[in-house]
Amino acid sequence: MAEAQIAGGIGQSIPRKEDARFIRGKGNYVDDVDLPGMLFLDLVRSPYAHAKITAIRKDKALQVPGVLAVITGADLAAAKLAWMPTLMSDTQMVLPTDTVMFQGQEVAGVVAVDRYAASDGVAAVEVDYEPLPVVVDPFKALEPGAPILRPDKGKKDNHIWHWEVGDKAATERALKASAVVIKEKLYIPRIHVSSIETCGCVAQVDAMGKLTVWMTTQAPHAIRTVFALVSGLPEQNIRVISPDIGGGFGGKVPVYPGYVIAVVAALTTGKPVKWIEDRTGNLTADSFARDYHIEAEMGATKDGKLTALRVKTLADHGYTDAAANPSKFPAGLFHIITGSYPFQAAFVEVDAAYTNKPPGGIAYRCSFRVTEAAFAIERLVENMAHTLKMDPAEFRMKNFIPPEAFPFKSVLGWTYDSGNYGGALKKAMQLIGYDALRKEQVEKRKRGELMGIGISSFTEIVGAGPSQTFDILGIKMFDSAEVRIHPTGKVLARLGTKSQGQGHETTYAQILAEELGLPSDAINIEEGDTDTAPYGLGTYASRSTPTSGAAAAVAARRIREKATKIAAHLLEVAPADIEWKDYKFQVKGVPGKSKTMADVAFAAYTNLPPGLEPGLEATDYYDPPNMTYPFGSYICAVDVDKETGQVKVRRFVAVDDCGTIINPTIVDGQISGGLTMGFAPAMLEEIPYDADGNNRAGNFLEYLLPTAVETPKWEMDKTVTPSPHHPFGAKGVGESATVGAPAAIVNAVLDALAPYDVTNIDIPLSAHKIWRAIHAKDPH
Ligand code: MCN
Ligand code: CUN
Repeated sequence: MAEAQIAGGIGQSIPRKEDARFIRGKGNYVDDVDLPGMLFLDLVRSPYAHAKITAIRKDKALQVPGVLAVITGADLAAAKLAWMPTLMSDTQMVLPTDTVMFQGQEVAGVVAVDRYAASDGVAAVEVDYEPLPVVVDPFKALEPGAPILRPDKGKKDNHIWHWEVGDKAATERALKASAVVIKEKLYIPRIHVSSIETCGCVAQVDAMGKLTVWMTTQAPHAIRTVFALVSGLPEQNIRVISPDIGGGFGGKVPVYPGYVIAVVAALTTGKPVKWIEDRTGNLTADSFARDYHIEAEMGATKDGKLTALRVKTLADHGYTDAAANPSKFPAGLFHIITGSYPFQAAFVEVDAAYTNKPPGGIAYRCSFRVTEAAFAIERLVENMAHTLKMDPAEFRMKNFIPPEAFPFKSVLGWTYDSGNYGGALKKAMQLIGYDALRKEQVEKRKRGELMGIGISSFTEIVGAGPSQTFDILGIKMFDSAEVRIHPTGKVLARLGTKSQGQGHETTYAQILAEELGLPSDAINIEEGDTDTAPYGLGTYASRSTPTSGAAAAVAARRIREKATKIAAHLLEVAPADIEWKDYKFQVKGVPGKSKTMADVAFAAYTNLPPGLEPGLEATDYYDPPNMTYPFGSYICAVDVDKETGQVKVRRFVAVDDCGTIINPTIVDGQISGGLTMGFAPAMLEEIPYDADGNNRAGNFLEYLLPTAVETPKWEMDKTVTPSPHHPFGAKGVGESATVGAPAAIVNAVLDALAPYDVTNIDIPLSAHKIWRAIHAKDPH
């Protein structure tokens, strides 16, 4: 594997001897928090998707042994806490005061001495509902005469917002002038992340009135600020601790009602209160991902040059716009949809609608709608190649933004930092043996066998800020690192992000080891405690490496500056005579005369040059100058069984480029997990609703996660194109594979079905849908 030089850094590849080191979390999860006198909160949930609540009777529940309180929307309304803001400045119920908006919605909270009593209490709460007409289809939601779902917002329809970008007229002209125009409708259904650990929290108020909340959150600081703003509690009296987290994947960015009710219960009972969500609550009531109805048109010249792209999308946002997007971008970074290609013109519009479903627009391992964009562009590019009867690999090679064009400004306004798309695709083609596979396919087709090859050459966009453009609820997106070297050369580093399994304890220590010349096992990494960590926006959108990873390097370099002065003092030369070489402070030209960082650290507390302040530490709040644009080329080969419609992924090759790699093993772990989370929605996962708004996948019998049995074997490789603006050239990688994989798989299946002229089958590609597509044309 290639290892890049650190751009502008110290001229060493990052994976030094440290690659073997892995730090496990302490096994310290929210459910492990056990406090004296702790109570348990469980939630009553609505069986109806839309209904008036005419009565909630608490008395029977309060007679259940161990039950202490039943909290309803009316109780919260008295404290002005029945509603809370969403991340997109919409409003969401904590508990309803009169109407429920989706099946599974929280209706009341039951607080009891343990979780069994709480559960019995939930069963004993009596709620009277009067069902209301249900709206599940966002297209119908926008029709005149549809029931108005959010009259509380003073709205006369169910339309939330319209957002557009690009030059409409120029795109119209360019499409008209194009020799070939294709059009496709793609539906990307609702899905939900399935972290091993569901959401949960423990809320405690101490004798001094300080609120501590241990919670499964990907963004502890932002949550603390929102808690302070919503509750009116002083921010210094709120401590959010995000301990070990068993997977986040975007689902643990929002604030859910359970957290808030637990805090209210702790404030009112004076006892610590724990809430742990069950799996059905997680699958039916947490915010969901995707649910994009995309209509895309793409133009090309006769000889196969892409010209223009026009995209119209309807987004189902459920009953409240709870999307985790920067506030300037209600459809996230969907306008990365021009992908790896230099279109002359593009126009993208998105409309969002309310329906009787849980809050939508939360991510599933995707930075702000990038998966939807990558899927659409790579599906259409493939269809265009087929339409033009060109080989899809050759077609992409002909159209890629060339390496010398970077930094490249896309027609929709993004400035891609670096890329070599042809390099990645070429490597993937070699790895999979592309030409041989195509030959085999020709042979198989002659015999009537269905074999397909699909490509996805995606471009990602990760690492928000720049804080000028990116904010969450007005809080600017930057991130931080605070690095402190103790006298004996040991390090405590605290960062504003929060690992949920990405291995930050390992990789941040490697960055600091590299920059400070200290062994990584001398470096402790801490995240997730708002009382100790510097302010940061948290971990999602693959932003940790581009932001806090950069901050760690910058802080370490700042330490090196001060350390140079101390080393000069120890070596009795001028600071200008010192150079940082081979992880040491050396007198220039005299390799024998040097001091290590550990020598300097001791002197920083014991033997300082006059005039220098004691200590050796630095903090950096890093506001990135640009996003990073990781990319990759994936090639998938499938065999489809004509008789059953079953798909077998025979090979899947993933060549990724995330710039400088900190830890190859962690990156491969991220990519193989990400690929599985790309395979899942392509083939299996979907949360459908019936006409009455019943959630048809509220448990793992119906919501089909791929197990080791279904998951293909991933073949991974890398190219390395460093980011020119990141301190050591790294780009984020955590979501790349989930973004890139689905189109490769679907393209492969449709390529297998080419004899039947099928241009699209909506995901997930069940055997039944494929069988139907085959047999529509071939009735036996
Ligand atoms: N890394 C590296 N070299 C690079 C880039 C990254 O070695 N050039 C390492 C990083 O140092 C880090 C890991 O790879 O240890 C992921 O880094 P990065 O791409 O910066 O992403 P984040 O740390 O910000 O993680 C977020 C990303 C997201 S948004 C989702 S969703 C997701 C994902 O990470 N959720 C995960 N991967 C996950 N992995 C686990 N186990 N659990 C989740 O919840
Ligand atoms: Cu987009 S899912 Mo991740 O950003 O936590």
